[in-house]
Amino acid sequence: MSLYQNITEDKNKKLALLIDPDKFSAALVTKLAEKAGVDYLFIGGSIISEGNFHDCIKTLKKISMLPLILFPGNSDQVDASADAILFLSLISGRNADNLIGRHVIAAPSLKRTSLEIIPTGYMLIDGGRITSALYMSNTLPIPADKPDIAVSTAIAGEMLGLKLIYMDTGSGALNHVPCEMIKEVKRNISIPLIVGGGIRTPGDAVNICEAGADVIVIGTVAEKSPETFFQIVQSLKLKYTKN
Ligand code: 1GP
Repeated sequence: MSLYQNITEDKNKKLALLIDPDKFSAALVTKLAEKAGVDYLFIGGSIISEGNFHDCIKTLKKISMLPLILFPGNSDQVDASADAILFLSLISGRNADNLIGRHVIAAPSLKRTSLEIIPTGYMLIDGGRITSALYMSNTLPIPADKPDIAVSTAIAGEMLGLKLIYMDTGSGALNHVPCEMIKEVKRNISIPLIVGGGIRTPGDAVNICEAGADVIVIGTVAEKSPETFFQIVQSLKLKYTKN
């Protein structure tokens, strides 16, 4: 079964741990992610200054059985030993490089890998501060109080043939994507919805899933408070795991 089929066909809510190569901790992955019941590892970053992306992937493949999905901040972040790549088009922005330019650069080498390519409409939503994702993308986010813009953008993404919508306020955002906006977007698309950025508590995670997220992505809390991260995973498993 492909990872995309796993996301679409298995109706349980899923949780992805986002690994920033700059803050990578093997202990966190082995002790926490594997045991707690995380579904996927995402790896990538808007900017990588100290960590080594490829070494990090090598280590992850050694220590973890979890599916490893590239969430690239730029066209350098491709590694054939991962399992899949979110082929992100930043559809909330009007920066041609992030809409199609970097894809053209990466496409020939991606074609030579056996990575599962998952075309993804990536939407940055205002989360109360300028995150690295926002700054590096050189785009404006969708205002948090404009669900109609988010809905129209997501519908257009689906009409263009994208297979996933990923709404993100960016790593370390002050606020997560508003639940009302998630509800409206979910009501208007039939492809799976990923939500990330600023999710800090079990309550946030459950509310976001109830609003319609199929997969939630968490990075900062796992680095700063592994215990809280563990509680978030447990609360989702308790509420959503069906036999
Ligand atoms: C960012 O969705 C991710 O792309 C994770 O965000 O680090 O705020 O959890 P946080």
